[in-house]
Amino acid sequence: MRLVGATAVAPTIRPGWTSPMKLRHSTTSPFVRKCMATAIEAGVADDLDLETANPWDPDTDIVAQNPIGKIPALVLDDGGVLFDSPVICEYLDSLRAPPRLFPPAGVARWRAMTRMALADGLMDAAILWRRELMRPAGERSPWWIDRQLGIVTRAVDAMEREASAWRGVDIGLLATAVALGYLDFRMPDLAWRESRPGLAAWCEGFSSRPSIRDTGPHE
Ligand SMILES: N[C@@H](CCC(=O)N[C@@H](CS)C(=O)NCC(=O)O)C(=O)O
Repeated sequence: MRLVGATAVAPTIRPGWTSPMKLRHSTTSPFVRKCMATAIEAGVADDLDLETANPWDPDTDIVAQNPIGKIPALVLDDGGVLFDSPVICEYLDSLRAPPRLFPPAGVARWRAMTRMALADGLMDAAILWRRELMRPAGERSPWWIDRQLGIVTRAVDAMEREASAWRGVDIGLLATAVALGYLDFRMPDLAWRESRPGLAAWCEGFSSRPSIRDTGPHE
């Protein structure tokens, strides 16, 4: 991956697809991180240009590429745009030879997709929790804050119930590691590891994968 404007690097062209692609990103977005981790797992990270976007800026240009106004968005070299992160991840994963992060069919696929949905839902709630706390004190809704906290808590509890059976890697597990990393980054006081030893042990081991180790969030 390289920042647009940095010294040009010859893209790696693989049969059947074109390169480079441009990922609209930020260094703090867990959904962007999930895409970057997928690109690393798929071996296509060097073919991604990273172009910063701030979706919270009222003048953001991301709406021209994603009418929903969110990052990530993946701009292909023909100008086509892919969003949201599950679509981008499946596309990036499709560029590699099997075995893929997205199992092709059957129980393995639906388990992985549901795990990703749980992790994505956790990230959605953690982001909404944080954005609500960023509002002026008199405008915050305690009900809304508690609701998002409840979602986050139930999600990590559900992960803890399954974690001892987790092996290997798929898109659901990759998304789970990204989601837990976002809690460490934005909700450290939650101390999610304290009562979830199985999930903590899994996360510790899984986080040594280069795709997770090398994509940590930062301001
Ligand atoms: N479902 C989307 C969620 C993406 C998302 O929430 N991105 C955040 C940044 S981490 C965003 O752009 N938020 C702007 C907004 O909600 O207006 C995906 O999977 O890509």
